[in-house]
Amino acid sequence: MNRNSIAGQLTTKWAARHLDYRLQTISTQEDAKALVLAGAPHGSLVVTDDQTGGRGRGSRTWSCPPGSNIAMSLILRPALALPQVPALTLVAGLAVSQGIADLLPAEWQDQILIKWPNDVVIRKRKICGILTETQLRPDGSVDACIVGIGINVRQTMFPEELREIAGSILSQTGIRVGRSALIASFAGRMEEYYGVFAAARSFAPLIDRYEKRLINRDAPIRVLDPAGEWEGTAQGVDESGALIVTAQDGTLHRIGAGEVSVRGLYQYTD
Ligand code: BT5
Repeated sequence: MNRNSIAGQLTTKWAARHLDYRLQTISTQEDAKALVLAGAPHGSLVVTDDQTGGRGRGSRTWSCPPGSNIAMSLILRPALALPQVPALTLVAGLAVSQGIADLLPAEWQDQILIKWPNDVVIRKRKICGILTETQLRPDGSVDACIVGIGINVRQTMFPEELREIAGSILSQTGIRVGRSALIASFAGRMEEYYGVFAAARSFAPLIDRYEKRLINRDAPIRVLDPAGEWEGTAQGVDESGALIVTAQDGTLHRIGAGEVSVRGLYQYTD
């Protein structure tokens, strides 16, 4: 993977057209933040092969050993209000999962799943995580969103603490996908789905597509609400990207992405 191998496979108008490839970096999120402040345009992408200090949500870390995975951050300058921003994580999750599916044979098409709101899962292992961060202008309007995406492409050995959770496209399917081709494939789908989302200013036109890949659908989940954990059944997502959950007493709840986490009751994705 290098700048030319990625750029040579792009089919997009704007996504990843400003491409910043780094052999090694601490975090592409931090690199993208600096680029935003320097005025980087909508669609700019920072990519690295070797991310030494990757971050997940909150204080969690993201591991990305060199030579086998993708760590990248996409800069979006959306004309969106703040409440519409969390749905961008779902748009990106859809673009990653479809971008992967586009490179795999027919029998894998419906096995690239999404664990709401931000994980892509194949055969019960997390192969991708997404972290969306927003930079506001002094007046509180959205200046840029930075969508950070880590994809395990060919990693086969994982550290002890990730062994039960993490997998890669190769470990879960046996198929070696080219990283540059995957970035180009993601960029194409992201441009398509972002276009649909931005035109509607709503996730509504993408709900059906998303729910086909939603691993939590009709499944029992535990909502990890800091105010108190509770159990329910996920029904699907709404036009803002919130997860719709029926609690055990039958009441319907909308869980906003970013507010709480959800877990399967028995295993990582069950
Ligand atoms: C995420 O957070 O899943 C978002 C990860 C975003 C990483 C990208 S890489 C490019 C950009 N630059 C950055 O610095 N970050 C972004 P969260 O839902 O909080 O999940 C984090 C948890 O996933 C960790 O606590 C581990 O349990 C697990 N994890 C860490 N590394 C993993 C890996 N490579 N594969 C699967 N799971 C992993």
